Amino acid sequence: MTVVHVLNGPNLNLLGKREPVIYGSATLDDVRAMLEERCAARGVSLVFRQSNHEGDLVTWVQEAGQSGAPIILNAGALTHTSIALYDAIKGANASVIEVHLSNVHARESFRHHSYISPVARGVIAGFGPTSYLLALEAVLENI
Ligand code: CA2
Repeated sequence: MTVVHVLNGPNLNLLGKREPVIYGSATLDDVRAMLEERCAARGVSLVFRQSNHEGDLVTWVQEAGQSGAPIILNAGALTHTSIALYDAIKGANASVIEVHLSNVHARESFRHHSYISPVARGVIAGFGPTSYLLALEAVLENI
């Protein structure tokens, strides 16, 4: 069975609990449930994870990448700082779709640069939880 990995970085555990004006009112569990439903309909298995620690994300990218599984990655603020994630994606030849809830290009300039984008297959930003669903549709189309 095809496995899709959805990996979430720092502070995304707060989704729906703080800053609803920027990130909306859906929680990360809501996002998981939405993706779970779509994966079940397509007979695909979902691995959905969140960590506040860069090393966890590096390990998960390595594992998924080495198994050839597609990854939907919202690295949170690590998007803008993490050469380690860039190296992990590149090193594992991982197929990554970068997602963001907010339109990072319409926000502070420090959010305009991504270490993930150059090693991602594509980027989806600005559609709230639908960003994840759009990424999943792109993955499903390529399976
Ligand atoms: O828009 C996105 O999905 C981001 O990846 C979210 C990150 C931010 O650093 C990126 O620039 C864009 C922040 C995730 C923090 O999420 C929170 C959610 C609710 C309350 C506080 C933080």
